[in-house]
Amino acid sequence: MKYVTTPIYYPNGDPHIGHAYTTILGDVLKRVANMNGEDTFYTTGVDEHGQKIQAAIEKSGLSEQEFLDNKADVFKSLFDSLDIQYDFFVRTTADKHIKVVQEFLQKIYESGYIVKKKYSGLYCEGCEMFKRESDLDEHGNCPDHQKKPIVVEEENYFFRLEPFRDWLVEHIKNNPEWIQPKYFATEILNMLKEPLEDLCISRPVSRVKMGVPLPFDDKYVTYIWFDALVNYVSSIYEKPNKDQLWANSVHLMGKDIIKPHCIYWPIMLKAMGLEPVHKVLVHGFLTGESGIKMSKSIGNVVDPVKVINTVGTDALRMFMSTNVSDRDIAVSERNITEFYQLMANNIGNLHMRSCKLLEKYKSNVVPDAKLTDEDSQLLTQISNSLSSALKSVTNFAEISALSNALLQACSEVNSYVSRKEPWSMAKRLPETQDELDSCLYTLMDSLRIIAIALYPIAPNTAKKILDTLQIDQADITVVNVVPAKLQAGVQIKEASILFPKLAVDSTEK
Ligand code: ME8
Repeated sequence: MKYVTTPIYYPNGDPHIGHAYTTILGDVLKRVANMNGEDTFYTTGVDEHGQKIQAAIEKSGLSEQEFLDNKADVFKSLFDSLDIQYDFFVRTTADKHIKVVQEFLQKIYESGYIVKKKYSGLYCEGCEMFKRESDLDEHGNCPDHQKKPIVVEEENYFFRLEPFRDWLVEHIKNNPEWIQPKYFATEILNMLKEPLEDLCISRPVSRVKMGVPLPFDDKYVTYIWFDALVNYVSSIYEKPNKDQLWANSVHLMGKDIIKPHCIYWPIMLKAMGLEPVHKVLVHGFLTGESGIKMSKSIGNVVDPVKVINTVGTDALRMFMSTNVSDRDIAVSERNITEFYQLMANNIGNLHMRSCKLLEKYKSNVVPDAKLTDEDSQLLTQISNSLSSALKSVTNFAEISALSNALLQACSEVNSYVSRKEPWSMAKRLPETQDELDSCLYTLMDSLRIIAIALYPIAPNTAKKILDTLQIDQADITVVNVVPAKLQAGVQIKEASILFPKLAVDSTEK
């Protein structure tokens, strides 16, 4: 069984499209794994402690519990409308999670890697992290939050990271696939060229109330990252197969949080005598049109709920899957709407024209055809390309490759129809009967193959196509992405429009 995780998101505001991005990609990985016969345990959730949440709660006038419950529901409802099949929704205020965090703290404290000392440093409230001068931009701002850090001086507990640096460097070098894409492994190796400073893992209760109390000093709560990272272990803590899950674990995230995940987290685990996560997959940022990272603090976010209301879930899922990259991508409602139109012209058009042709020339019954060599080759070609794309989806680049292979397959079949002109064949019946039957069968079987391969990315659209073809959901497996499996004689249903025309004003944004 595979264990797939997203970051747990800060619920100090409503979820934005960046949260939808990673969570959609995790869902695609989960569905592909399932289609390949591999079970998955997929977690996502919210990171409910820390100063930012505390400030948001105070501002809201709600009780802590009410605020957090509401926000957890907002995130869940977004994930439901995105068709995310998560198996567990993490909340770091849950007792079970807190207990595991305290176990980590206590054990690492007893091993002597945690020391108490006075410290003065630059603290970014957005990152909830101490920063070095070299982490800031030329104006002295945190590059992610465009804000100057504040000077904080206090006595705190520190986790000694330096004793683990050589081990971590070796681990990265010996496991070139650990962090993907490799570019980010190089970035981490560069960070590891300098000695690692001790990590401040406590915050005085006088400053931060919302956190997990240190089990060895109740005047402090733990640093939010020490708490949050442990979710990956606490979520499977009581599972009988947790070791097997951990050995097949994949953490997904944006490039903003590779340092905690690829430096602090493996060292925390090592100090506990545990293995690092099996794989880390990293994507770039979604930016606003100006190229600046979208974030709640900057206020340049695209609202995923609004996007879903305009173009639906599948167009958004496919947009993310096609464009996922280690580089940043500029996102606006307009380019998602343009993508919707592309899907309408590509998949939507193929579906509608194929079904209409079958209706017109075969009264919706799939013919029992002897395939021409050309038709048989086309089916073999698209099924080979899609099945190999599906079998190799283990990282973000391969999700994008699958998505592009799907768009490519639809284009090929669309140009095949235009080239073959079944309507001309129909004018020369009966001598063209075999050719026409072969062509119509090829169209319907292509739709079947494409819909199965589309399922992990755009599950609703795929299910609509398969439903039209009277194909059972149990048949959505990679094994069925082979040519000529559509049963002759089946009466297909009337095709529905997959991507209806949008209201004019939504395209003018
Ligand atoms: O960092 N572009 O939470 P967070 C791409 N609680 N991805 C984005 C994005 C954007 N503009 N904005 C958000 C935290 N994301 C911590 C994580 S995990 C133990 C603790 C996605 O709400 C992306 O996955 O700031 C990014 O890494 C994550 O949300 C940050 O979410």
